[in-house]
Amino acid sequence: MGLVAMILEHPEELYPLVKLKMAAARIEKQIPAEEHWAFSYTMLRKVSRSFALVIQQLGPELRNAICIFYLVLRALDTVEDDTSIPTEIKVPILESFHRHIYDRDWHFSCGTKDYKVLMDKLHLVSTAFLELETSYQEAIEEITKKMGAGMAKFILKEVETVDDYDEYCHYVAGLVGLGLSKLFYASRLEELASDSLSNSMGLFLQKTNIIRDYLEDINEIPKSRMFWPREIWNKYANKLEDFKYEENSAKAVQCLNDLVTNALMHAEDCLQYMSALKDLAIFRFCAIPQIMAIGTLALCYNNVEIFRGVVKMRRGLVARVIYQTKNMSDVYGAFYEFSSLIKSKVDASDPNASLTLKRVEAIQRTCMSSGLLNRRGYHLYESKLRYNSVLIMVVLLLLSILFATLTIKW
Ligand code: IN0
Repeated sequence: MGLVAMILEHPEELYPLVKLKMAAARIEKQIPAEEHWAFSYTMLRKVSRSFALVIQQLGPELRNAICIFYLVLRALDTVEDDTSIPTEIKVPILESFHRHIYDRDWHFSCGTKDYKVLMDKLHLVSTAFLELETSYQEAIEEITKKMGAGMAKFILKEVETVDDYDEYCHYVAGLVGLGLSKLFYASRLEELASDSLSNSMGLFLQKTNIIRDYLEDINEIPKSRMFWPREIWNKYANKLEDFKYEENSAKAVQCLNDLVTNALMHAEDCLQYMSALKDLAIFRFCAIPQIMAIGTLALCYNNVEIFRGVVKMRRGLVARVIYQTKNMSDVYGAFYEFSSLIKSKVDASDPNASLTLKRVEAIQRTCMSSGLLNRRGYHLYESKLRYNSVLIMVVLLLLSILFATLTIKW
């Protein structure tokens, strides 16, 4: 959708979008003076988009710890992802990565683009890591050690069963949840959350990524990467790549809906985890990615486009989530609305229709019984554009003001 059409259809997204652009421009200017911190924050901005903005609102101590945790995990991920490294070299690196982060002289070149830069200058991340308080260092080391060992295990093994799927997602994302809970606790701003709820926070995000990234992972060069569990896709196809072809669309969508239904099982744990948070900045840091995840699941559900190209939430909607998530009422409101969207798309002939309905209705009940439901009106149901001349003039006027503000050098 073009910018003008998007604004006509969703005028309520214009203000948050402009605010997001300005915030992104502001953080570009807020790079710290010391080289290792400047590098770490610049890298963070390059490898994650909205996440860098969400980290920025945390207090400085926790912000530094999470920034380094994020980069260490991205570096570990770069080693795992690089299909050109032979297994016998990769496995020992993954298993010993937690020790290398203490060593400013350790170096291993791999990855491409920004990730190559991160790997080539990892000594700067180590320097920053060594400046963190011991309690933060220990939490980061412990999680990196467990994640590296888990990744090494899955280099040698495919995701076959649903249990494997949960185990793999635990290593690469559930452990991030456990680590973050430890960092929040070390900051003395939060109580220590249970491992089980922390794990669910990561699983909900990672399963959403795995579902959304089907095409990107299957087309990976030189070799496709497969995270969809065979136990699920084998009910619908003989080969995972069959879903790419138009003649298999019906089965592909049924498989997709099966996976979305599986991911939804973690939503209630996530709501429970978030409802226990006390610090506003930590709450927003956790809630924004979770709302994006349920939004992405709602967009993916019953959507054949997953097998054709990139499916993403509207930028304006992302901006609204970032600026309009302030408390649990907003989270319940978003979970309720995105669950309603899924519900509206359930086709009675889908093999998992009743299980999907059972899960979305359970989420909706949790939101309602909280007594805090705040229905925002995310305008999720696409309507036909109504070109109203007054509206067009207002939008054009706003766009010219916006354009002038962004281009004039004050
Ligand atoms: C994350 C998570 C994350 C944030 C907040 C609380 C969490 C609790 C448990 C587990 C993970 C939590 O969030 C990021 C979000 C992100 O990076 N988004 C991308 C967008 C995208 O499409 O990739 C962005 O550019 O903004 C996340 O996805 N992961 C992550 C990694 C490290 C940390 Cl410290 C926190 C990755 C993953 C695999 C889902 C855990």
